[in-house]
Amino acid sequence: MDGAGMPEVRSTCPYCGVGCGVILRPDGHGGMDVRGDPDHPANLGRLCSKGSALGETIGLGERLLTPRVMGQDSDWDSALDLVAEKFRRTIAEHGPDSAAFYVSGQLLTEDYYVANKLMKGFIGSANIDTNSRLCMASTVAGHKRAFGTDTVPGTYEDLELADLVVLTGSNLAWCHPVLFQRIVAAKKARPAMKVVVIDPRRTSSCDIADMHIALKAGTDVALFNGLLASIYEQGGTDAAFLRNVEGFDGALAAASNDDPGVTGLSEADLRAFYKLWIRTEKVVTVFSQGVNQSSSGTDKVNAIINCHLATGRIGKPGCGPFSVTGQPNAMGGREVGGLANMLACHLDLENADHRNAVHDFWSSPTIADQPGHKAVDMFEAVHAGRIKALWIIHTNPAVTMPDADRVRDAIAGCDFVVVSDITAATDTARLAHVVLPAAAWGEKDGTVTNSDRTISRQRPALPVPGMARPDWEILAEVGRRMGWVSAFDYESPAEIFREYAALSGIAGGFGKDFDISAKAELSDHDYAVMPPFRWPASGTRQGGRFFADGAFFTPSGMGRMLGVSWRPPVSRPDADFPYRFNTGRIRDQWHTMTRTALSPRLSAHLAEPFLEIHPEDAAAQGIAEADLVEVRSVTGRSILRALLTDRVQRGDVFAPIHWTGETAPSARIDAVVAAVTDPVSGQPESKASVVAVAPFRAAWYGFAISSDDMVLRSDYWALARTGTGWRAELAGTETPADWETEARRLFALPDAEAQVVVDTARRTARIAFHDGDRLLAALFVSRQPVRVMRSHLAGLPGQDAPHVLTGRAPADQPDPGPIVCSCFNVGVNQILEAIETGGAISVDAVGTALQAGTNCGSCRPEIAVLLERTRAAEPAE
Ligand SMILES: Nc1nc2c(c(=O)[nH]1)N[C@H]1C(S)=C(S)[C@@H](COP(=O)(O)OP(=O)(O)OC[C@H]3O[C@@H](n4cnc5c(=O)[nH]c(N)nc54)[C@H](O)[C@@H]3O)O[C@H]1N2
Ligand SMILES: Nc1nc2c(c(=O)[nH]1)N[C@H]1C(S)=C(S)[C@@H](COP(=O)(O)OP(=O)(O)OC[C@H]3O[C@@H](n4cnc5c(=O)[nH]c(N)nc54)[C@H](O)[C@@H]3O)O[C@H]1N2
Ligand code: SF4
Ligand SMILES: [Mo]
Repeated sequence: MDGAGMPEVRSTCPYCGVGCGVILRPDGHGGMDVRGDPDHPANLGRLCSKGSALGETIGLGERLLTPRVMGQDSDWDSALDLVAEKFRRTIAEHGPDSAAFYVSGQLLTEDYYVANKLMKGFIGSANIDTNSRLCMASTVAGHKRAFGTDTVPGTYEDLELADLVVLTGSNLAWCHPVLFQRIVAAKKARPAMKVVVIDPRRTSSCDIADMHIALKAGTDVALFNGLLASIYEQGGTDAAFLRNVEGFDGALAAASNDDPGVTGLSEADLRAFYKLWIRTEKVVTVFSQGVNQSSSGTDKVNAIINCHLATGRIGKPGCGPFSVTGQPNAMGGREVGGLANMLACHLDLENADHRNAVHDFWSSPTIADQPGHKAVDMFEAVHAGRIKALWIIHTNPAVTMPDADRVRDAIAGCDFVVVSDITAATDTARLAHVVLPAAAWGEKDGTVTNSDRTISRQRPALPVPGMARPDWEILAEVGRRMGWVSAFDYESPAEIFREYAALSGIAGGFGKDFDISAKAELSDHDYAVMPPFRWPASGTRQGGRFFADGAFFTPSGMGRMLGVSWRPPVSRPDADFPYRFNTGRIRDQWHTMTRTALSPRLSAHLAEPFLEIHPEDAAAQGIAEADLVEVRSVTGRSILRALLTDRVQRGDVFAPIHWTGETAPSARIDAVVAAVTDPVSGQPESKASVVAVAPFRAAWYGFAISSDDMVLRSDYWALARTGTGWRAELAGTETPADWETEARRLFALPDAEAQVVVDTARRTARIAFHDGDRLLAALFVSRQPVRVMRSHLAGLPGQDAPHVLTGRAPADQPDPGPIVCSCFNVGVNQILEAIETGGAISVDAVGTALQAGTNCGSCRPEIAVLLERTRAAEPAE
């Protein structure tokens, strides 16, 4: 209890698949304090910048609080009747496969279970797929090929127990920051522990790397095949373990035929990596989207697993291949059968015995017997008009699907589209006929499974606002209104969880590993207080690791090595599209930013979409630092800010995925990404499209700050929230005739008192609007990218700011520079000052001086880079 008498609630962070436990303390006025749960096994009290800022993202300003039908507020009965009626009529007229659900690895398990049951058992189609297709599908397929089941063998402790952690296609420092911090701490305690990063790009994760393997994009299969061949040559195989593994000869033959030279790495680098891997018994190979999101994603996964099977380094403390999941419940979705080619509880859609068992268990009128459309094909079927009723839940495909403009057109052209979201202000919701208000994190109740099979509770700490309802309840309502009253007669998530746990017992009876039937009889109270536990949880087996005993879930019971051969990414660079387009994440934003962008702190880290490009490539294209550039592919275009850096290789460019029609409409980068998929998993190749890059011919650049909303219409704009309002980057190809008129329109301030400085010769303009002494808004325009102190200016709206038009901080208030530490709002300039004049020589010393990096630790790699940079700049003595 706190002073105000509000009880504390233990819950789970809604962002990444680390699945950190949080303790929530509501303040009784809609806000709450969030801290790491010291008793949760995933994080032991730690949180990253996003978890720490959760309290700033729960406001109701952007929330959808009523159902909306055709753009008008409605009520639940009308909206739900309409949804049920439209789905029923579509199915009656065009068959079950004319309906589809596109759902999300961020749904709670209970939500997911109901969606899957409704589609596969009652509507009778398997047209339910999920954004996990864009995320984990290659791992699912790779696990099933190797283990006969989609199971992560190890646990988080293995990352600490390992003597070598290999991060491949994973920027753990930014994407799973608490796991990264656990590795950092383990390495500090045991300096002999080694970390290798395999990534074409030098990322923040390289900060702790003993070796950075900057391979050419898409060559992981050749790299790991080379490793397998070396393991064999150097006698590193585990003969005893291999007695329980089939396919060794084929895998070795394929591996030996591959040329690791295609990785672009030197012989010496390859040898050093292979030697380290082979000589270190306790190796964990962590992999994520640099592996999965590839047209050879499944083969990459198996090439990695092959090396672990050959050496028996699996399921033992400190050993194993380790797929880290992206979304908070990507694992739960896989367990529940959320993908179009799965049933439920690891049961197989294509196995008649499994189908019959589920059919009986659900007492359903039917059961889907053919796999449904995988995400990319699903939106193609929508585009072609074969899918006529589509329900999109907890995901934003108009932004995040490859060939996103085509997906947007497909949704816009669909006969009937329902979107369940917490806000109507998304690119996808704007296209829907019906938008349903979902209860959000902090209000919802259910379970999620993290990357190491730990199932934790999300618990509500806040009342559900307005008319919002939890996703499971909305789905169950529609199920009942479609006529299946008793099957969807749920009253609570506990009831759904019990049913699901009971079904997993049937799966266990078929010999499946996903069995949590020990939880099938939980009382409501037991469910309410259920502590985190790792599956399986059956009468015979609790938690633990898998496969060290050589028992697998393939038909033969043996592990399987696969013969896989390297193939290049499908799109090849050529004269028209010479650059390889890599995409990914930044530290402080979550996907399409509907929640993280509500936090000014998180928005301060990187406030604008950008393109990392090598300085020599930039020079060749006539691109200078901070210019806007146009990135073009066969499918679409984006405008992004150039960030010149040798973090990317020549020929590669990188852009973050987060900006949308709401935040930077010309920077939706999936418009540029081709819809190429892995033939086994159907996962899109989101990291290897080919593009042309050229300067964007801006006639003017602008930077704007405002305490109120802006009316943004220029060719380029990117908007971010600040502590005092908004900031925006702007640019256009045509210069307005009169900047004051333009600024009044931009800020919707027709009558405010203006301060105007225009230099027609230099084509600059600076305009500020005041209400008395209080600054309302200001616009800075220049022929070149605007050079002003952005972090300083962002804090001025609402203040008495007489010198705003200088664009600079007064001498007694130095500009903090771009924010590095979002917990304590510490900028680059402050950190450099502490290093250069304050004599701070370590990350800890910077922390002592400024607090930076002392809370969540997410910025410690960036502080280390600043230290490194200043060290490198020092003259040699
Ligand atoms: N801050 C933040 N954290 C997140 C998320 C977020 O939105 N924001 N999203 C969550 C989700 S859903 C996911 S799936 C995870 C993703 O987590 P990660 O997979 O770690 O993140 P990405 O940035 O997508 O990609 C990782 C790296 O793959 C590299 N890469 C590209 N091509 C190749 C290649 O051919 N081979 C190799 N070896 N590497 C390559 C990229 O350069 C990039 O650095 O993050 C989760 N965590
Ligand atoms: N080029 C490129 N594209 C990518 C990727 C990449 O690396 N490169 N990564 C891919 C990956 S790994 C992923 S996981 C996807 C992620 O892509 P998406 O899933 O499309 O992105 P999100 O922003 O997470 O969308 C979640 C939506 O759910 C809403 N929401 C939040 N809480 C709730 C709730 O409780 N209930 C409901 N009903 N809605 C809610 C949010 O407001 C938001 O609109 O992007 C994929 N796309
Ligand atoms: S690492 Fe950060 S984003 Fe991921 S679950 Fe933990 S606090 Fe949340
Ligand atoms: Mo993901």
